[in-house]
Amino acid sequence: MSRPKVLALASLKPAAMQDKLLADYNVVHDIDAADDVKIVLTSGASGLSAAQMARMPALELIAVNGVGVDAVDLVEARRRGIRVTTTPDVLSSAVAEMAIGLALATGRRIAEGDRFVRAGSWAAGDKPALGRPVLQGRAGILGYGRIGRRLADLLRGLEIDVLYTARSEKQNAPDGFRADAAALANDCTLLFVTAAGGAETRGLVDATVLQALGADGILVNVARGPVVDSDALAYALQTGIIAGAGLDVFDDEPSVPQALIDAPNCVLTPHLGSATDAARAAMAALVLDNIAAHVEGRPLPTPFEG
Ligand code: 8YV
Repeated sequence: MSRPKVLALASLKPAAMQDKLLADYNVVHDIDAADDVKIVLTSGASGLSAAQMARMPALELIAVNGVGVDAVDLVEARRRGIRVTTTPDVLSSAVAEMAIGLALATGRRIAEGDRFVRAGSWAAGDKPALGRPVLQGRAGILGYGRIGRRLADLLRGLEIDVLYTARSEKQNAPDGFRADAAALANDCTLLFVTAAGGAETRGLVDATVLQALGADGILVNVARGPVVDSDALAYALQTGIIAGAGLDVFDDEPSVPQALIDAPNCVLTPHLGSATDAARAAMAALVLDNIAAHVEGRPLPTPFEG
C-alpha cells in the first residue's frame, strides 16, 4: 500500500518522531505539490489560512502540533467539513512552568542579573538593581482553560491566592472569579495571560487593564501576542505604570517590537512555552495518533472541540 501523503508545514520533535512521520507517510513540504493532499500537519503558530486550504481541494484533516487554533481558519474548515485536531493537556504543565519561570525572572531580575555578570559589571564593582518578591500575594489568571487551570494548581501549591476570569464563572472552581480583565488586574499583583488567541481576545489586556495592575504588578503572557496591546504595554513599562513583564509570545513572531526590546524590566523569550523534550514528544505522539486514526477511519483521539 502506498504511504498516505502529508503536507508538513511544521516538523515534529524529537527526531525519532519526525523519523516515524517520514517512515509512515509520504511527507511533502511544498504547498504547490499538495493539490491531492488530504492531511496537513501544522503548528499552533503557523496554523492554516483559508487561502492555503483553497489550494488543497482534497483536504480532510488539519493536525495541529499545539493547542492554539487561532491561526487556523476554523470557519472555512467547518464549511468544508475538514477535521481539526490539537494536542491538549500534554503541554499544560510545560507552559504553566514557563509562566512561573517568567514571573520569577521578571520580578527577581534573573535575566538582567545574567547579563550583568556576563558584561563584567559585577566584577567591576557595580551593584545590581533590587528585584521584588514574586511568590506572594494574589495572582490573576486571564483564561481559565487547561493551561490556566494547571497554572492555578501550581500557584496554589506555592501558597499564592489565585483569581481568574473566563467567559463565565466555573462551578466548584477553587479560585475566585472576577468578571473582567480590569477587575482581575485590580485585585492581583501577578497577571498571567493564558487565554486563547483570536478575534475574541485581541487587545484584552489594554491600557486600562495595565493601569489596574499597577506599579507593583507583573504581567506574564504565555498565550498569544495579540491578547496584549503591545504599544500600551511598552508605554506601561517605560513609564512605570507596571513593574515588569515576562513575554513568551508576540504579535508577529519571530519579530519583536523594538519598543519591547528597549523596555526596562521586560524578559523576552522565543515562544518556549511547550518547548521541553517531554512535552514536544507527547505532542508529536498525539499528532501521529490523530493522523493514523484519520487514515484508518478510527475516532480521532483529540479533535478540536471549539
Ligand atoms: C507550540 C503553541 O510552540 O500549542 C500552541 O498553540 O503555541 C505552542 O505549544 C507551537 O504550536 C509549535 O509547535
